[in-house]
Amino acid sequence: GAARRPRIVLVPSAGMGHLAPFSRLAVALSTVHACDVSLVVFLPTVSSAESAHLDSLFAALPSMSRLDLRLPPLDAPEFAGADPFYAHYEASRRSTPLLLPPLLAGADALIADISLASVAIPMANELHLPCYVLFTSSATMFSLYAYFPAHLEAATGGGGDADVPGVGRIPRSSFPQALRDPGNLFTQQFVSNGRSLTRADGILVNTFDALEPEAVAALRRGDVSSRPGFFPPVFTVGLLSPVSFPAARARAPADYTAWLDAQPERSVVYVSFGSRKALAREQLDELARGLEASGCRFLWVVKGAVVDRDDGAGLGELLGEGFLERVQGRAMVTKAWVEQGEVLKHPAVGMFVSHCGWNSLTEALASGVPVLAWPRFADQRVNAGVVARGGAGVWVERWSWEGEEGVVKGDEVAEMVKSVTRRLGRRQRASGRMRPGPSPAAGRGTGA
Ligand code: BUP
Repeated sequence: GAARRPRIVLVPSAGMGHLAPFSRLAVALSTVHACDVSLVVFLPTVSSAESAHLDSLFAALPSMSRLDLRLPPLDAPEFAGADPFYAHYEASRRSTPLLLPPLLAGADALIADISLASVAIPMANELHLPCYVLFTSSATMFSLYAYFPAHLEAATGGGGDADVPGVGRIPRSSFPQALRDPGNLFTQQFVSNGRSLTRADGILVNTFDALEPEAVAALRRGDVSSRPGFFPPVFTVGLLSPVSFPAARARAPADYTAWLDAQPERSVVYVSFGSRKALAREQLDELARGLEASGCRFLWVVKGAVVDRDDGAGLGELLGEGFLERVQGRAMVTKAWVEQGEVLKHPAVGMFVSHCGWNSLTEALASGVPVLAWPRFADQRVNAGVVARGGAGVWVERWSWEGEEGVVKGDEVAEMVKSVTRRLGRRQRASGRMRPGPSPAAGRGTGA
């Protein structure tokens, strides 16, 4: 009979930035590599975007099995006021060694999210189950992750910039902010996950070698290892292709698609800062002012609250009196979830003002849309450095952390949007002379 399909169990953690690459990998493994895939779902999810995505994914991939794992409520005092995503990671980490093994019967390999590494790897080692880690951000960020325990040991007086062997200096100002506080829950997870990596069977990173050549080479040589002379094999599996869900598209507000269809080629600036954290009120006002003053067409996905579930405020209220009327016709502003992978592929989109979540950047790269990088927290500054060095975007480094260096003024936003658009226009004319035919697909390189 036919050979048995390898059974792979995928264990993502909270947030669309983690779930999206896991679903992309799930689709690739089951449709291209003939694996029998199971996906673990830690319930409840933090955001409604995740639950909607999961429903669409399982509907689109009926052969994939769903392994639900209900987390105990996060009501311990230590979770009070914690970032809901970090709290969810911690709850998943605590439940994994107890609740996951019974679901693993018959599995041939486990692929766990980085945020679960230090619990999933020893658990799998004990079960003699090969364990891989999927890192959902850049290889450069992964090098910092793997090297960080050694950095802390080497650093005196609270630690400064990290000199990551083989990769170079990553300034402390680019670290996820939480890492400045060694007592922070996120820092503790980060360090113990980093230390555990040498016991994994392999690391998968959603990047490609030419995008981050130094970091990938350093990882492959094991330069960053906390156990000298040994580091598991590193596989660059990117760029993972976005999964598109026709059913979800049918449910989504169609107006932005229709609006994009009506705009000239490459004329629209797409603006999104992700779904995890809203902009501060003042910054939101300045951004609105800047987009208006730029005179550009734009599609802006606005998030009003920390997590989408408790998002109450209306758009008009959020953006101030008369804004929507003033930009009517040349702009589309929405609080709804958009199918970003498809937005970026749309021929009308010419630039992306992005918070530099890694998935967002990979989607921009895959569509050849240049990025105006505006990183805010977590891994975003490190990722912004990757796109800027790779020539796929512009990063205004002084547009720094909110609250620390103040708000970026609307005039500055307008100037930068216009200048990147002008530069882009030159590049387009140049490539227009060099490339045959006006096909939008041919006109859009990978940007790398
Ligand atoms: Br918002 C939004 N539609 O409206 P990152 C996001 N996304 O498809 P990070 C949509 O969510 P977060 C929307 O395309 C990407 O695949 C986007 O992952 C998609 O960001 C994913 O870019 C977000 O890695 O989290 O920082 O992990 O964007 O949720 O804040």
